[in-house]
Amino acid sequence: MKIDVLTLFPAMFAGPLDESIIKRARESGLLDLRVHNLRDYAHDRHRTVDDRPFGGGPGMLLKPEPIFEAVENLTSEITRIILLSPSGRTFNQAIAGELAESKDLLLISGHYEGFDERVREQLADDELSIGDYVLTNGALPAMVIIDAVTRLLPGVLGDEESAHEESFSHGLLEYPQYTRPADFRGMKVPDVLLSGDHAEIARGRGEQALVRTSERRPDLL
Ligand code: 9D3
Repeated sequence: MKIDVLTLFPAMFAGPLDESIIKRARESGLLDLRVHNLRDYAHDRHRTVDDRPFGGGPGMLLKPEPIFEAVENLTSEITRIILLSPSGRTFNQAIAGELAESKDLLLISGHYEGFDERVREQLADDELSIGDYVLTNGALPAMVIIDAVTRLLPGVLGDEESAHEESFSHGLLEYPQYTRPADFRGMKVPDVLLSGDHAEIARGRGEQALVRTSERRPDLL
C-alpha cells in the first residue's frame, strides 16, 4: 500500500513510524509512506497556506489552492482521499479494515480552524476524526490511522501476532494476565493459572473478560 500524507508538520512524522512493526513494513515494501509539506505547494513569496474566513469569525482556514495542487500532483483515479478533522466520522477498527483494502491513500492533515469547504466537497472521499478531544493539528491522527491500517496489511504481522489477533478479536476486553514470578511482593497469581487445568483456565479467562467488559465497556456488549 502507498500512503501519502499532506501536512504542515512533516517533521512530526519522523520517529513514530520508524520503529518496530511499521518500520519493518516500510523496509519490506509492504508500506510505501511518503510525507509531503503542504507549504511546498504554495507559490507566493511567503508560501501562504491559510487565510481569514469570508464573513468573519475566529482563526484561519487552510486555503484551497495549495491543497488542490497537491492532490492533483499526488493522486490517481484510485487514490482514496481522506481529510482529518474534528468534524469527521470517528475512526475505529472497522474503518481501519476498510482502508487496509485500498491500494493508495492520501491523508490530508488539518490545522487552524479547518478547511475551505470546497476541499471537502470537491476533493475528499471521506473525513475522519480519531475521537472527541481537541488536538493542535491532524498529524497525530494521521499517524494513528497509518499505524492501525498498516498492521492489518497482509504479511505485516508475524504468524504468531496474527494468530493471537484471530483468537482474541471476539469483541471483549482482554482478561487479566500474569507472568513470573507467581508471588511478587506478596501479590499472588490466581491459583487456577498454576493448576495446569486448561479447560478451567479458559473458563476463568472468559468469565474475567466478560466481567471486565461489563464494568469498563458495557457499550461493547
Ligand atoms: C470549532 C473549533 N475547533 C473544533 C473543535 C477547531 C479546530 C480545533 C483543532 C480545528 C482543528 C483542530 C486540529 N485537530 C485536527 O485537525 C484533528 C483532530 C482532533 O483535534 N481531534 C481528533 N481527531 C482529529 S483529526 C484532525
